[in-house]
Amino acid sequence: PILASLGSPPAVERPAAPAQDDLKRIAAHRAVELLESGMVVGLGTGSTAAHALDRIGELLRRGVLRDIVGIPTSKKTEAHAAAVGIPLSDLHAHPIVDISIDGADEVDPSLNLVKGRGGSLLREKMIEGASRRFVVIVDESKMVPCLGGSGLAVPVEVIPFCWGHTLGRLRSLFDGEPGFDAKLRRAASTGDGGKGEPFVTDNRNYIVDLFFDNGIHGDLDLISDKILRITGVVEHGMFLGMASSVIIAGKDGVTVLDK
Ligand code: ABF
Repeated sequence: PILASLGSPPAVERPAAPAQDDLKRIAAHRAVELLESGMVVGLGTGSTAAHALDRIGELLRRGVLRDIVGIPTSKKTEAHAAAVGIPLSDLHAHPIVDISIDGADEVDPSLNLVKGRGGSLLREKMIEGASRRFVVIVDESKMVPCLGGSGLAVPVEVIPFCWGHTLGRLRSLFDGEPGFDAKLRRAASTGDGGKGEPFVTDNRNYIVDLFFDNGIHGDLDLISDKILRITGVVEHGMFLGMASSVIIAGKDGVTVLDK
């Protein structure tokens, strides 16, 4: 029969949806387009920021960018940046940073962020807070209606001394919040269901992770102040009003939100 001889219609070639890591790279490369030779650049931490490091290194090698000075937000980033040939310095030598590029764990509609699930929140906040411009790079999965609402942690860096006491004070602060919990972060390598050695930050501190069933509601600045007033708390992972722009890569393209 004639129909059989025609065979099946040719498959329509649809481009595959970009994978999450491709989206991270797209956002990172877009941010690196903002760099100019001679800039002091805050270098973020995490898998999205890693794409920015690779791109900056590549542009330096090709001579497209020159005389960039990178200020790393973690020891891991310091090693990565050195490996790709980015000259490094610190906030002592460069107290004002032209631009910082970093990822985030959550971004709310007002461009407030949760950061620090990788444990680098203190150095990130110091360097990004010293930046004229702070550009956040994310894939679309990081956008949330409300901070803490993705069911993942809001991290708080605490000093190791009597950390259990500090954790107790954090618990009291959120007493009565439905589904609230606070836990000391353990090193992943211990793999014993949460009873192993504490996770230790680059600053030799610990992390207490705060969990909220339905996210953090209320006046975020006030909540931030209350957390920071607890002696033993060093810093928390809410970055309020700090982002200048957020570059969001999604399957339908890139969106840039400016403050
Ligand atoms: C850092 O990397 C952190 O503040 C944040 O926790 C994390 C985001 O990681 P990724 O880009 O791997 O999702 O910026």
